[in-house]
Amino acid sequence: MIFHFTNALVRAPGRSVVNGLSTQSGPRPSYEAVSAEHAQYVETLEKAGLSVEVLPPLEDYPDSIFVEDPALVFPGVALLLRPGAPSRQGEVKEIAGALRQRFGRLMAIEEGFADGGDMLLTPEGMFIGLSSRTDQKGAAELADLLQQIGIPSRIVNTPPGTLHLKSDCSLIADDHVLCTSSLAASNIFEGYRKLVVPETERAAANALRLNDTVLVGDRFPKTIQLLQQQGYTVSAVPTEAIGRLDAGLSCMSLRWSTLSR
Ligand code: CIR
Repeated sequence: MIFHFTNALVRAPGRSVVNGLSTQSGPRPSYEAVSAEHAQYVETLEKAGLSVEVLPPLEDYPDSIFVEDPALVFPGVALLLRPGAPSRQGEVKEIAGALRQRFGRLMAIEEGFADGGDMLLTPEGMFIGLSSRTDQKGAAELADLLQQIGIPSRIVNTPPGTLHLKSDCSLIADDHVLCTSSLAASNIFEGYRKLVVPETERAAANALRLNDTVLVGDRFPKTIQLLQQQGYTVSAVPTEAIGRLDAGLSCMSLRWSTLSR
């Protein structure tokens, strides 16, 4: 079951998180605000039934709280990526040690660039989004490695102006995608049911389904209502501070199940 998770790995923010990459025009978040959101995120994951391990902060890497980008994890195997932002490339060796201790098999891409935020896993396989962080070379090598572990993939274009593929979409049921109008208008999700977030809540498209709960930013009341009307159990999580660093809910954890090997 694709949404079944028993474990998560997160990294506590360092004080340097205030210097994380951002394309937002507003003020940067404070360390205290990011820390408080992170703590609530961990609590929400635990409430959703996951056992959460918190890695120590890395002051040298302001964006290292977003552990989803340097690696992908599956039951029994972790796959190291190559983040497209130069300031984030050193995060890979930092997370590699933690993953080596927890996964029997470690694979790695060696060419090009790929960020975990561009990877959307569905029961049919992995969508690999090309973006300013994930290039054709990285995507092709990743597709090869995924094939070796039995996961088919499809390389798609991320809408222009979007940081990562998953900034604009999330899988909320096996055949149901929460997404922005731009992704809904592309032909990427043919065959899937689509729930389009209101234009005023585009960042709500980065939600996170964990077991029976869908985590959504608490500043997106209309999206929360849409999801509830469709019968989903929603957990509203504060994301205002991390939103100032272009981040959402999927990027702050690596998640896996020890029961589905
Ligand atoms: C970055 O620009 O890399 C960070 N400030 C935000 C990363 C968000 N990651 C994600 O959506 N997977």
